[in-house]
Amino acid sequence: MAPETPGPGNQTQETLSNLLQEKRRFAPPAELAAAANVTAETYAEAAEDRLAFWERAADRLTWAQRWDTTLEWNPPFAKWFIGGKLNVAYNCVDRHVEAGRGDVIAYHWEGEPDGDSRTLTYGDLQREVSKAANALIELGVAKGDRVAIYMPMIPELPIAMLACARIGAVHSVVFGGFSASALQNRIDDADAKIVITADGGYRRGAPSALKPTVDEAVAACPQVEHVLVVRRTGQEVAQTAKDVWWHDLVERQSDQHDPQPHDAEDPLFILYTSGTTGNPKGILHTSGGYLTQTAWTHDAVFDLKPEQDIYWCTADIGWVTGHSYIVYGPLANGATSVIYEGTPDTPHRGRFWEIVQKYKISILYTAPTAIRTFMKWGDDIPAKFDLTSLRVLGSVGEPINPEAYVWYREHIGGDRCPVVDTWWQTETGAIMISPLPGVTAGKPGAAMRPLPGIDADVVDDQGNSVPDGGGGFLAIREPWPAMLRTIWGDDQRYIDTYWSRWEGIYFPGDGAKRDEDGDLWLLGRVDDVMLVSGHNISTTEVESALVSHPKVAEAAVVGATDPVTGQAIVAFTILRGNAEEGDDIAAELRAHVAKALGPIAKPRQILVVPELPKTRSGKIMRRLLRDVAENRSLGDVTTLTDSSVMNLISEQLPSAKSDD
Ligand code: 6R9
Repeated sequence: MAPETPGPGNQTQETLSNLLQEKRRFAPPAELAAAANVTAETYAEAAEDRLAFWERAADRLTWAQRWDTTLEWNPPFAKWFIGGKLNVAYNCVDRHVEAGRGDVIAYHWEGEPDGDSRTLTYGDLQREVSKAANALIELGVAKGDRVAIYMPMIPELPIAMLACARIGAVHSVVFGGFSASALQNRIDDADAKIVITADGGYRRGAPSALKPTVDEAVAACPQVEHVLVVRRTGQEVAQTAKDVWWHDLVERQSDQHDPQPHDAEDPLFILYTSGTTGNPKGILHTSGGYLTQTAWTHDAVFDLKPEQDIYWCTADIGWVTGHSYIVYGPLANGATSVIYEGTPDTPHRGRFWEIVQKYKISILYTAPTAIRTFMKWGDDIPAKFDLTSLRVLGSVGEPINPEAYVWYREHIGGDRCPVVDTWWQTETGAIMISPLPGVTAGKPGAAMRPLPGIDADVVDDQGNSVPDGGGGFLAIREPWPAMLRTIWGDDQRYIDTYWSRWEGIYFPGDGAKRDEDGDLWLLGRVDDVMLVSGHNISTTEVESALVSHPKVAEAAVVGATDPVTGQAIVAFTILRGNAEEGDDIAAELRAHVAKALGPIAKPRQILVVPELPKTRSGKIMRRLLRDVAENRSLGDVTTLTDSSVMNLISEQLPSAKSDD
């Protein structure tokens, strides 16, 4: 629709403008479609009987005792598979060994230093997880106790998580880049009695210490009884009375441990998410429903063939993507995965592609921030590697700009691999909205449809569905198995944050639109929406228009107070490696956006910057850019190379080791 016309359906006030038009379509490859794990019928089957669909998904797991009630829904509190008993670690490990797949590789681990690698079969994993479970028991950890885990990307991290799951302890993994005070807050909030960590890990070519941060945090946490320390880098570490070396304690344990069944609704883990403001929220996930949905979605969305595929999710296990799609989903499915310890530019900018080539990765799951970085570094880098093993590509974490999607498809996927743009959150536990690679004709930038069994909608501020072609808020109308059960220790905050906007409907906090074909596009956090001359404009659409210019690799836009239009659009852009910064780049980009989206979306200012401020999981922090855009009187065209604006931004950024 034209930007100046009111929203469709005779609404006087549109909730969110729908500006971007995208005509490209990519049909599923015929061969993949013919053998796909999930076909189009599944949508209809799930729509007919949603609970029966999820029961079939749960039957993929091995239950010690089958459930008697599929769902108990006392809004907003859900319980799934009540009466069912299972052991999550048994499902992820032992049952594959029992099925004769003990020699199948669960993880190829690739350290950052060259040549540093390890493989763990399902049999190895069973022995290692059993030893770690026995070690935790020796340390006095019992079912229901909380265990904080603060580790680099080494095999002992999933082993520690699975050891907790095995004995019914609740893990709380804290990303290894967080500060001592952030770690301390999270240890305190969950009242963890054990911390598992390492001396350090390798980052950007050097050992990076973790233990001193743990020591500082634990000094202020008297409830912590022991700190279990893996030796990874061999760097000097100060010893405290609470420390126990992993290689002393775990190595001498029996490699036999009999996994006991736990209730489907027993807690599995807490994962803290900071959101936009305030104290981090301890998102609580439980066992049966979580494992059901992570396993089903991992099989369906990536079309996983455990006997053939080599799967690599590049996220850190410290984020939910790593929990669900490096640890629980892939292991429940008996997949062979790669875990990489380090960064994409160490020792060189082709590292990811070298790993794809080395392990013959067939399924790659990464984030738009990484894809845009690779675009910036240049097409010639991936072109040097053999990427022909790839067959499915995934994206998660932020909206993927259509141009980044097309670049990913062409330069990484050789124009043959479908791209699945997967929308979900820490709170949803598992993928909710995504194409299916053997079914969906994908549109670049669109997450397309809710997965079978998921009832997601785009609504206005009254909670009414918007018609096709309309924009508004993403909403989820029915409970789903992997949903968060509450915020740890704070039911009221759970209700207020997610369930108070509309009666009985989950509010994820994201803007979205449904296009004329009924397909969904995610438009970023509603807190970031800009109000320009009475139009609500999403940052995502303007950013995507900028990234569609051949000179732009990455863009972040914010609304800055403007005397005429209320808010005006200010854009921060990173140019592609091969782009020359002509004098008129700002004018060129402004004209380009106006042409793509209409004059209403034309940025007032364009700044060229070398970097953008990001959260530790790689999401753009627009809030900081808004501060910059509002507090400084910047000229209309400010082209920065080694930038004072970004220095200014970094001064305002929380220091590298502060809370997220
Ligand atoms: C899995 C994860 C959740 C927020 C979410 C949304 C954004 C994630 C997205 C996406 C558009 C996608 N997000 N995937 N936006 N398209 N495919 O990232 O969890 O760290 O909790 O972040 O990330 O804004 O609400 P989490």
